[in-house]
Amino acid sequence: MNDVVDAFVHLLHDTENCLRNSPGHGRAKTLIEFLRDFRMKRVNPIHKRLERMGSGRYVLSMVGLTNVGKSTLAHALLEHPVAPRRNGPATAIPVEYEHGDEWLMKTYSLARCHVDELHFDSPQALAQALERRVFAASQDQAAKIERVLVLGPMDPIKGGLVFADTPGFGAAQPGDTHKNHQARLTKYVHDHVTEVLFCVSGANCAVKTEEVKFFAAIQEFCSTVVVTKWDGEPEAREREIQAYRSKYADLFPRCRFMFIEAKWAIDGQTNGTPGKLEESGVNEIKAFIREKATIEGRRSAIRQQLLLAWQDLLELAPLRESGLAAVPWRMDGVLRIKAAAIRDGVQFIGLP
Ligand SMILES: Nc1nc2c(ncn2[C@@H]2O[C@H](COP(=O)(O)OP(=O)(O)OP(=O)(O)O)[C@@H](O)[C@H]2O)c(=O)[nH]1
Ligand SMILES: [Mg+2]
Repeated sequence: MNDVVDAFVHLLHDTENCLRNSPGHGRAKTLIEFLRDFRMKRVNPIHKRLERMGSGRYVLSMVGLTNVGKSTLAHALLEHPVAPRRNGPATAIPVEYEHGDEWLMKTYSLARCHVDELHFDSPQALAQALERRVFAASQDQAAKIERVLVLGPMDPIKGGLVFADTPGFGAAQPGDTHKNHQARLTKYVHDHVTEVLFCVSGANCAVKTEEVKFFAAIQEFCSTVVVTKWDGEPEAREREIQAYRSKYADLFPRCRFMFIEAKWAIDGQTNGTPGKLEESGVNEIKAFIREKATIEGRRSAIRQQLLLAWQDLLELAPLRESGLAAVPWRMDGVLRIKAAAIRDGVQFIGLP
């Protein structure tokens, strides 16, 4: 996959240079700027994510409006009550979960470039400390912490995957402004996350405008929409899922949908009622997470992000009007990307 991304970056970069050095390049100014912007904002970040993946860190993160049930879902998925959750605006700091032999909490402080490490005898003891950190922290304190990493013997995330729970967007935390809070969340996603599970509440079967807007801001990371609080009658489940999909698929292009009732999953796990567990939909997300523990599962997510970038390149102005063929691409670059795409099984539609 590295070769395709490299070839993509070079194709854009070399074509920009060619255009810049050609006579009358003033006319192509908009196109040069567009190609440069696209390279920096869309393709370079994929490169960065691939590099992080090479070092073994793959962060799958839940992102969603406040109160949709992200932390409850984390509890259901990790099978340990380590994820703090509460009514009303809750999680104030991104919390990452990673498999480890011992229960350990690491706090990454922004201001002091410092990592604070605490060991615990049990997940319960860790949960209490984590709760104090993510709920009781004042806005000032929370702003100084970049993220908290929780390590422990959580089998569902074995295989090097980091599963992250983030502060909900929409409602600002007390004392904070909307903008600050959302900017921090977007920064966390860009700096640390490889793939996003975009969470929306199925409780009222409605998607809010602010959810659609936030999705658009991080769409390049989103592979999946997780519809939470999906507690309808089991007999009507398939029909309701179909109806929901056909109503909202257009708002979340190219995303897979998963439907979950985390409370049933937690009940099923705690009380040993397999029926509830089965009906909760949690097993589908667990299988998805297991897939991300494999190299191929991770590569397929990056492949999807690459195709999405390619499709956007074709659809965005100023290419939309003139078409791909009107761009004076460097032909050596085109041949290189074609060869790399064939090797890695990426189908770039419309390559000249
Ligand atoms: N019925 C039902 N209620 C849920 C479910 N998930 C969460 N809730 C409830 O929704 C409320 C919010 O849950 P959280 O898990 O804290 O939501 P969150 O998205 O983490 O919220 P923030 O941290 O503020 O972003 C709590 O009262 C939960 O009990 C679910 O699957 N079913
Ligand atoms: Mg939360």
